[in-house]
Amino acid sequence: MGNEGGSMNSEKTWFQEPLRLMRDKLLPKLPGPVKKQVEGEINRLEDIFLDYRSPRFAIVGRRGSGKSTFINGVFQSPVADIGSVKAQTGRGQWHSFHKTDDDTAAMDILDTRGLGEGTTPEELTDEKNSLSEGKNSLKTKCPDVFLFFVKAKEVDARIKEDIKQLQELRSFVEEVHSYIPPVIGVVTQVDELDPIYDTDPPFEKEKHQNINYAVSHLEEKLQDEIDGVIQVLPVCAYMAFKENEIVYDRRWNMEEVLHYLLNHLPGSTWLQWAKITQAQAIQKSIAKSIGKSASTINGGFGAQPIPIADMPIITGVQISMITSIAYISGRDLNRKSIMEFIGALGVNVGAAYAFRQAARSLSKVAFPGIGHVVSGTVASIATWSLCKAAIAYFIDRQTAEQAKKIFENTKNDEESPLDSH
Ligand SMILES: Nc1nc2c(ncn2[C@@H]2O[C@H](COP(=O)(O)OP(=O)(O)O)[C@@H](O)[C@H]2O)c(=O)[nH]1
Ligand SMILES: [Mg+2]
Repeated sequence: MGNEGGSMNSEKTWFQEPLRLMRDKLLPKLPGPVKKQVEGEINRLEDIFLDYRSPRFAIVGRRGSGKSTFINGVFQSPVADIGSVKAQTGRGQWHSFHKTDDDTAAMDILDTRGLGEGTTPEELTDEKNSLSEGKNSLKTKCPDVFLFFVKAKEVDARIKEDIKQLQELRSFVEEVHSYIPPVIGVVTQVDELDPIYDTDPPFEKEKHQNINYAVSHLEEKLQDEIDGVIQVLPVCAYMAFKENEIVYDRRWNMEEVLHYLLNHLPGSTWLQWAKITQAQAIQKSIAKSIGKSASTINGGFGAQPIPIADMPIITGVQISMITSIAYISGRDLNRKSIMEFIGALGVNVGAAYAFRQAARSLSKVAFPGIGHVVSGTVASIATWSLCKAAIAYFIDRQTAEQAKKIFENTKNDEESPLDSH
């Protein structure tokens, strides 16, 4: 990668400048209600790109309920130990799991030990201690979501103690952090339900009926003890690995669960969640959300003409948006390849790049010849078209030609900000 390629690793730099310029230079010029809306979107993007952190899940579930298997299924890699004695160490403490080759792609797990799983008196005392240990950990970090794991075959078992523990821990979080995390029930190991010969997804009708039964059964039990709307999702997370390679994949409904979780995670955790899961549905959701914010910001000027001097900021937001979509797609990219994409769309890369450079030091740049103006509506439509083209190209891996078609179909007849000069 050449010098002009630039580093893709510093997420902070992509949006930092254009957002700061938007806030400092353009926001004060906007009329009241629009100003509020644009400011809200700037805040959203700042959450995602400047305040990013790992998602945090507190899991309540018995030994063997499939927690470690689920974590491996999320990463599609054996990051957690399965079923062994070693796998039980570290419970009750926050633990950060990350991709083997990238410790910035991480999720934090608090595996609280199930109250109901103990049998011997020693284990019961031990579990009393572990509950307070779990609370100590919850004090240090607030979970985004509580996950309650139950084996499909055990939704009929006595799980009342476990649900009570869940409720107790959740109330504790509310007390210390003034935040009530959502509870999501996960019915695991659905492949083990009858009929047992039907082991491989997408499963036959009879299996689906039994899965639905298990889900509604757990829903009822949770609803009896937990306040608020409770969602229960079935999953099979089973994968087998040999020397870190996937040799068997029996996962079912996994991507749906991960996508569902995205909606319960704060924006500040989205980049990491996308990187970890590599799920297309998640990448697209986030990309669209970023595109909507960027379009609203760029369109915040409504009918007002945008002076040429402000256009580098608009272009800066667009380029940051494209860069972030490329990043989310998981492709190994540098600034040059972003410019290649923009070039493929048929817009003037030279101008775009110059604008980007200019945006860096806007206050110092004197623009020659004012006269070009663009309306906020056009800026907004152009930004949204670019978002859709970037999703097609980077996430759906369509050709540059297909991306160009998408770009042109949504593009207005008037000049887009990227076209000028
Ligand atoms: N058939 C099947 N087995 C599973 C599934 N998930 C976990 N297991 C098995 O259940 C056992 C316990 O799983 P583990 O993830 O270690 O549970 P944990 O104690 O909650 O972390 C292991 O032998 C796993 O291989 C699944 O979806 N299907
Ligand atoms: Mg485990």
